[in-house]
Amino acid sequence: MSIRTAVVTGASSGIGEATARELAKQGYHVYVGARRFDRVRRLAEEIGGTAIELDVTSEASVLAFTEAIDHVDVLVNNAGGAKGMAPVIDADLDDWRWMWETNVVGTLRVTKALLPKLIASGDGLIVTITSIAALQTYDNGSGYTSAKHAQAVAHRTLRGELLGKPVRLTEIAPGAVETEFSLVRFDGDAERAAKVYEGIDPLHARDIAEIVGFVATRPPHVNLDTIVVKPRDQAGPGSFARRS
Ligand code: 8X3
Repeated sequence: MSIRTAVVTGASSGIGEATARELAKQGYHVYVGARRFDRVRRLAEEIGGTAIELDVTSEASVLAFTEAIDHVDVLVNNAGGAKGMAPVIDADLDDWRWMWETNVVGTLRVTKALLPKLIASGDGLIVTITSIAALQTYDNGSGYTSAKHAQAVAHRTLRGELLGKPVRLTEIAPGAVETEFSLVRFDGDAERAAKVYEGIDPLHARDIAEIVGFVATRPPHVNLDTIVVKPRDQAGPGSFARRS
């Protein structure tokens, strides 16, 4: 049997990077894609994978990325993120466009392009990293929660559309994971980003990567549909037990 191949988007840091490491440890050849090519190049060198520049918001970039990959067994849709926290009345349309382009259309682009190869693998797996924001709404988060809901809906729809085909689909919906997520959301404001995780023990990228690893090691007849994971200190969006 040829070596199993995995593709991880948004692999330059955080959950994507940790997931690429985990899958490489399991023996996968991992294609790591991100806009920050230097980072994925270094990661690929470390894990014996292949780095390819990838901007999921660009049709041409996704095409070049997916055409460079002959065979794929596992696709981890991790690229995405949030920008800003604003009530609907003050919604920043550019932030909304970025979130929809990255989380929704970006995931759709990559998934659509790799689907024929995932089916052809005979035992494909698509893991999409959504968020608890794909399950609940919260005040000032509608740009992100709506995008995450839409991303998740496309993913869940595929589960039915691919029934009978050899492809499994798993949605992982994390709560607070301390990564660059909040730094990006707050436009590089490190102090504001740190406040999100202040006084709690958040999840770490590694925690989510281990779950992806668990999913990928189930036998082909087992489809883990949805996994919701939060820190013990979090009950839901904005609901934290903080130590002062
Ligand atoms: C991140 C979780 O609660 O900030 O996806 O939306 S939350």
